[in-house]
Amino acid sequence: MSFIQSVGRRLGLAAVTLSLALGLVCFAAPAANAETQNVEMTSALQFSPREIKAAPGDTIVWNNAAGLPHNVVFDDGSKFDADEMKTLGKMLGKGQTQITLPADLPAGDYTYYCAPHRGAGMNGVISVQ
Ligand SMILES: [Cu+2]
Repeated sequence: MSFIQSVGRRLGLAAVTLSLALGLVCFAAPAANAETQNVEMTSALQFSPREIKAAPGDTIVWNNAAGLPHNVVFDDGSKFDADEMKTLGKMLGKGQTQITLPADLPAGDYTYYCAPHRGAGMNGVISVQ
């Protein structure tokens, strides 16, 4: 193998390695930026914090530690995954329920409430930037 061929081969390998590395970084970037936001469903009939700021791709987790049944119903859930909306709407006695905000979710305030405790003021908002 001539010197030129050898150098060419090495450069080719370097280019392939660099492309693979860049590809991995680009592929991993959205997941690395996505955050998980936690909201407590309290026995005082509140979502805490009531308002959270989030970005498309974030996961919102509602945690019910108290054991008093709550659910999550969006005033307008049309931009969210229908199956996830159905799951959030089920009464949760204890444990967690969650959604992942769609990557193409428009910025805005997404308000929600707990159906049985709506009259008591149990509501919240996800402010998407
Ligand atoms: Cu409730």
